[in-house]
Amino acid sequence: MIKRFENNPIIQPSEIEPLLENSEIIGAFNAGVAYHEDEFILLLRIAERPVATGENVDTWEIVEGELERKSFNREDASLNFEDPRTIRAVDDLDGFVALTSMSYLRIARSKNGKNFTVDDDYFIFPDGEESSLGIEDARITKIDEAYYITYTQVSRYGVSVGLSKTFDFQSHEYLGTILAPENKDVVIFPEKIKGKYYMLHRPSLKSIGGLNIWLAESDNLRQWGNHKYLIGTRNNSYDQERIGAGGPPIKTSKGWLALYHGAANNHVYSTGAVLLDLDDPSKVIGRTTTPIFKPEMEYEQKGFFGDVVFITGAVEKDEELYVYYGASDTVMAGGIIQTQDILEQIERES
Ligand code: MAN
Repeated sequence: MIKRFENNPIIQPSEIEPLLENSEIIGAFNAGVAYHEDEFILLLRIAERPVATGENVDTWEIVEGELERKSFNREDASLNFEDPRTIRAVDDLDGFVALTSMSYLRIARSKNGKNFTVDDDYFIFPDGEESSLGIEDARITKIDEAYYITYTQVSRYGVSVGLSKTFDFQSHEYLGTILAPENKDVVIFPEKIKGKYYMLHRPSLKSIGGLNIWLAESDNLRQWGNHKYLIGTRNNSYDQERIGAGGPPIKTSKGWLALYHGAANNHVYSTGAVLLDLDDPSKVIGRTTTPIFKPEMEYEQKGFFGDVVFITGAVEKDEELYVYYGASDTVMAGGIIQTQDILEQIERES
């Protein structure tokens, strides 16, 4: 269904200069998407880490506003290095220890949506206590003249959701933490529905329940309430383990179309779609039972964390969607999908 760009992957870590001293970029992926003044904007998640010394796994944490280098010994039996993204304590499987890289947000710009130039500096760098281990996976929603950016904030206190606002992609204003740990994958709807703002979010449960998508509403975009379970993971499916919203829902004549990532029990991340009622987004009209696309190309199957297509946004142009996704937690890719094709698939499979 997706027609991938011929020049995929459109952004790769090797094309970008590291920002920090003595460091390397290992990922430029999962970018928030916007269209501003005739320009496609990708707000990249850049994952950087110190160049390793010897056998150790080196990373950073922000301590009292300063980057502090941390070094973990691979031979240390009390630590678990199995997941390349994290370093965990063996005895306390739920206890979070560290990430193997620090992520921040940096802009790439393009006129045609396919050839991008990455800014020299960062756009948002983690600086608060809630983001001492980095910020990740932005989503962007335009409401009137403002662009609202939601993103994952990681710290030793958990994974929370931050909100920033920009008018021009030159400077931004931080509006605070809008959801406490543990939560991620927040997308805000592009307009009010019956006088309320809406968001999709994904609480990351540890005791009871799955990693499902919820709906919440707000009067002011900062305080959110009236939370409702919306859609969940499904057994024996491409979305069995976890799901999370991609870009902001797209308004169509049939309803709000939301694309989401779904991970199967073998950790393959594909893309699904759900259709919500235009006047009451808590009503699910339909949902795909097969992915609208899945990792098939080499850059989608091989990388820092392989077999991942992680959709984060789209730009709508004449009934076509320019969709963007991170591939294998390493690069950015994109392609074109016809909105009509997704709607037909939802209808067929619901
Ligand atoms: C997961 C992965 C990582 C990410 C952490 C914290 O382990 O998605 O890439 O850094 O969560 O959000």
